[in-house]
Amino acid sequence: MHDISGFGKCSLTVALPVVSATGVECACIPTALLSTHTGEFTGWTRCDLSGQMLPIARHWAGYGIEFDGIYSGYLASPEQELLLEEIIGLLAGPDTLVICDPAMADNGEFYAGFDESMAAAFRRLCARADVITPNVTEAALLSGVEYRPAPHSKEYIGRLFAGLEAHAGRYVAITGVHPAEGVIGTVVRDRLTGEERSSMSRALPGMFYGTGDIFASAFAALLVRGADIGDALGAAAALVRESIERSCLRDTPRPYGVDFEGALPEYVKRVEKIFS
Ligand code: PXL
Repeated sequence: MHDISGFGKCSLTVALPVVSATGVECACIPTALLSTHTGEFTGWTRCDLSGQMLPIARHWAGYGIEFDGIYSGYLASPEQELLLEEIIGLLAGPDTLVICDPAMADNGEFYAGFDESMAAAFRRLCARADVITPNVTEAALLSGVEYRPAPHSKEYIGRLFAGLEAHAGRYVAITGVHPAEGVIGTVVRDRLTGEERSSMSRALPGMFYGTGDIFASAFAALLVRGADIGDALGAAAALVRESIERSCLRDTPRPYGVDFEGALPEYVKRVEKIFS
């Protein structure tokens, strides 16, 4: 469950191909239809698809279709969170992995049109999830810890994890962590064992749209396929890193999204290795 931004390579236009490339069948319930994503573009069109979501889920439920995972991202409104909970109730069995990417903010700011009510909605949804994948801004908004730009000390990330205790299931992956100048990555904490793992790469300057969605889509699909958390983190992070590196080489306009298509063949090889 995510929006379709027709142009700009984020949400469903990356989730569908990335989940498929992971070898996982992807059905989708769109939350909204936009002409583009809302970062840097202006004058975008937007249609809230709340009225379609439950009828789609009820149609599927009528067929008794079973889902190994339910992954959600961008919502059209805070009110949609109740719909998502109802849909999860309809479609999730006892073994369905629920992954919530609380896609609402970045760089210390809410996305266009969102405010604290969206953070409150995602706090409820994340509490229902097994895995959550906030970036640093979203982790701060969910936890009530102040947002800090880079560098992010170990102590600050520890406070974010602690603040998320009440709003998360077993795994919390915080993306966009900048421990030092020129370094960026993701830190995952297993709340059951207290174990933490991180994947860090060279940070390239600027904003890369859709990379949070690419990471969450790959991570979610890999976990649904049964990858262990370290393998899922490594492969999802490598896909994001290579997509960004290729975009920099090609120098495509930043709001147009990253070159994940060119990075997918290597990703598929990594996925095959994990499951071989
Ligand atoms: O990539 C997150 C995202 C998803 N969907 C829409 C967005 C954004 C980020 O700006 O605007 C519509």
